[in-house]
Amino acid sequence: MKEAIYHFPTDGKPMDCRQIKSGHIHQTYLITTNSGAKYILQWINQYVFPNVNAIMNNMGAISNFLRQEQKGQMPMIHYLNTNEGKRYYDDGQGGAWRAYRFVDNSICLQRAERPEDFYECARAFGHFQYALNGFPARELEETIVNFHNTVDRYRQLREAMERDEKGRRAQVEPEIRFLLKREERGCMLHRMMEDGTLPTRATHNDTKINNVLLDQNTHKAICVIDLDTVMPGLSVYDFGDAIRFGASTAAEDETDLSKVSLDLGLFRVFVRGFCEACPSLTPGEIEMLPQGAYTMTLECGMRFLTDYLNGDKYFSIEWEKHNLDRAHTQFKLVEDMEAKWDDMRRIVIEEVEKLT
Ligand code: GN1
Ligand code: MG
Repeated sequence: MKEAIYHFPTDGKPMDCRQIKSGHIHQTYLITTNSGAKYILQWINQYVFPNVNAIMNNMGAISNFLRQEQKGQMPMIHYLNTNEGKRYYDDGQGGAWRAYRFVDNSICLQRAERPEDFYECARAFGHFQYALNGFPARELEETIVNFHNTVDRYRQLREAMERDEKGRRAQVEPEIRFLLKREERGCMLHRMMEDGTLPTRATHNDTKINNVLLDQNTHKAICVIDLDTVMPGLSVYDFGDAIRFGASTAAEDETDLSKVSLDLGLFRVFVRGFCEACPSLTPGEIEMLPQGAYTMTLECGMRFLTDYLNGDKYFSIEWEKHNLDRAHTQFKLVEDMEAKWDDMRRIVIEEVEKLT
């Protein structure tokens, strides 16, 4: 049993603890008590999130706003205060822990079992974006500075190349060339955010399908989770990151690249759900949805490659080349998006026309 759970007010005595292997950053445990109550206990990765107060404050501000604006219509996770009245438990050895009551009958999927599952996620993330329309985005603390700033991601890549800490650079020259060739296009959206062509909004920034809880019986969306990276950002990044992960025909770390491509059927379903649920998108944002998918995929591949060069400090890995394998799937997807570009644009136009 993780000792940290005893610092939270649980209903019953904690009896069972099992690790949930889903995210790449925090460590997550499902705790069951002798009264049958279930809790999620999370160890917060402070290498990635050095400012734990900032993530907990952002979360509090967003939850309060949504509770008022949505009049309780939008379920949210509630973190428990510790027995000492703090938002998280500091174990005195560099570890920060938080806990919340497990949402009964909920599941999260690593991939859509049916297109309807992906549609539900699209609606959940679209609605989240729409509900935060009036939220003062700039009041949020940047929990990870320059998180989706691709200009800075290229800078970090170059830094990693120069340091070449693990002597891995020579084996990834083709991957580096792949990225450098696409730098201008990869930085385009960031420039549009800077010059105000696209509005800065409060966005989720980590819109993988497994960050939506679904009802285990009906597969209807219950709520969006993992709000650690809610920060000022672009709506098309939220759209794009969801496509990158959920509309791929294979897992993020698939080693057989012939299995990796963009599923245009799933792409269409997500466009539909996201745009239906988020009527606040401007024509400029809608036009840039495909580019959002492209940028997020390129950026994520770059982040995996950079971490591989740095010696895998950021993303947890299960095998030596795990991050490199992940980078390869992202690059394969980028190429596939280039090939399917006209279709992606056409699908967005067709789906948005149906709405009006
Ligand atoms: C991380 O923790 P998780 O698995 O939800 C990462 C995302 C990446 C994703 C890639 C804070 O998300 O940005 O897109 O892995 N989160 C952070 O799977 O860096
Ligand atoms: Mg997550």
